[in-house]
Amino acid sequence: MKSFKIVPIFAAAALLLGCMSTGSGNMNAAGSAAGKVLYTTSFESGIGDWAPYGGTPTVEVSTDYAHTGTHSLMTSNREQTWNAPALNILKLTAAPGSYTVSAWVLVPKDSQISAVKLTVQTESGGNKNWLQIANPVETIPGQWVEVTGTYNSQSGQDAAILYVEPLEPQGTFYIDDVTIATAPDSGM
Ligand SMILES: [Ca+2]
Repeated sequence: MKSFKIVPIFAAAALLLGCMSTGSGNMNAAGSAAGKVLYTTSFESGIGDWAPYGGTPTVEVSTDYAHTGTHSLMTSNREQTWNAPALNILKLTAAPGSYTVSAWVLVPKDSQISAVKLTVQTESGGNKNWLQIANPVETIPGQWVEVTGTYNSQSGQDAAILYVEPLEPQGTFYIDDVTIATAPDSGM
């Protein structure tokens, strides 16, 4: 009889492990992102809600390069560092707390771009703020590099726009596999 009693315990353990692995199932795909994944895109089915930020850079899906799949998001015709691909994350990050953001970035071999960071432009009571949420990561021409950061969302924001910002004002670049998740220790 003893052996039969073990079965439900194993079943419960397997179920628990199943739940745990489901909860963190996107961890590997998202690189260092952890916690509950709220948003992820590989641009395989289009541009989604991404749009140009600051001025009029061209932001469009491309098959020139891909980190995964066959598509990425290309930004060209830049004249300022903040001419960038942007995503409105106001609703995603409405609950105050810490969010982990990860994006993969590639610059072509002839690129002027030496490094890339992540910025979130917020607005509250008519005051805009530009928060650097990731330290600049050096690019490697022709290779994908991961840029990760943490956005600490405050309550009462009227805007929260995430963008991937090169240090140089000119140069075409590509992004792929962008993930936004609750930070591991955020308790969300
Ligand atoms: Ca892709």
